[in-house]
Amino acid sequence: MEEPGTIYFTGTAGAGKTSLVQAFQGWLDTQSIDVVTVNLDPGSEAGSFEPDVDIRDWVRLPQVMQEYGLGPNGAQVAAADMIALKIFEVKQSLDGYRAQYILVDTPGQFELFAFRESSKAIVDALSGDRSLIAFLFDPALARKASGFVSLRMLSATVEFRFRLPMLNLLTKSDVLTPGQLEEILSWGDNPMTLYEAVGQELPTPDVQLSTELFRAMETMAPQTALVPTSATEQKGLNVLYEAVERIFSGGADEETTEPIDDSE
Ligand SMILES: Nc1nc2c(ncn2[C@@H]2O[C@H](COP(=O)(O)OP(=O)(O)OP(=O)(O)O)[C@@H](O)[C@H]2O)c(=O)[nH]1
Ligand SMILES: [Mg+2]
Repeated sequence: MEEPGTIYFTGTAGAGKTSLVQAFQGWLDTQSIDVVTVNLDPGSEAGSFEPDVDIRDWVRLPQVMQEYGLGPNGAQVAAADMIALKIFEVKQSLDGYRAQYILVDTPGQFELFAFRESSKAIVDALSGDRSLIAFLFDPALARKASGFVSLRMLSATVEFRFRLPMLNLLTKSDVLTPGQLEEILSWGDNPMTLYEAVGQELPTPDVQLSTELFRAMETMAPQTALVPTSATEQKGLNVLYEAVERIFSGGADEETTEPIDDSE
């Protein structure tokens, strides 16, 4: 059997990682594609989502706080490294499943996944050749041109650190008007429209900084195109699947920003 495709869902706190993992799992189920979900967030609140493999079976945030007398942030940092020590147990547990896809939900504190060395060890231990990082753009930030630029830079930072194929997604597209959605997607497709929008948003733009950022965006443009999704309305999941498959089959530069297909 072909090696499973592993997708790490990351993005700023509340960007919609857990909801999208859940929605995509549901969609893959409807397509009869074997999928396994993994929770790597030791502080995740028990909710409606029950991952197949759960890091909280080994590391739990409240226990780390209690045992080491740490506050929530210190405990998150300590837990991030403890997870790396348990990752082979996680991997063993995963190996017990038959999966074509592995969906990995990462900690809400984005910087713990993005910036700690232990995350690289975790990704190396869990992933085979077919893996990618889905970086989620939250409309709360992406709606403004300056927020979009900031998210694009964060996404580039993740790519720089992990050296894995990236897929940039726009989540919660249902909260956007068609006009807003079109505008955000155009920023992904064409850095010039983004440059103009940044200029309009900032009354006294720092011309030098904007120009340099614009150049960086231009260089990154082939991978900036966003796939719009909505976990709530179950939209864009087929387009997400197609984009993922394209990357796993070696066509990372061909991501598209097709409009949401309502026919699901
Ligand atoms: N309207 C709408 N809301 C959404 C969607 N996806 C998630 N949300 C809401 O956004 C909030 C955060 O969603 P989560 O899925 O918990 O996001 P997360 O990135 O896992 O959050 P953390 O793990 O805490 O960082 C919740 O209130 C969700 O109900 C969506 O597609 N549409
Ligand atoms: Mg979450």
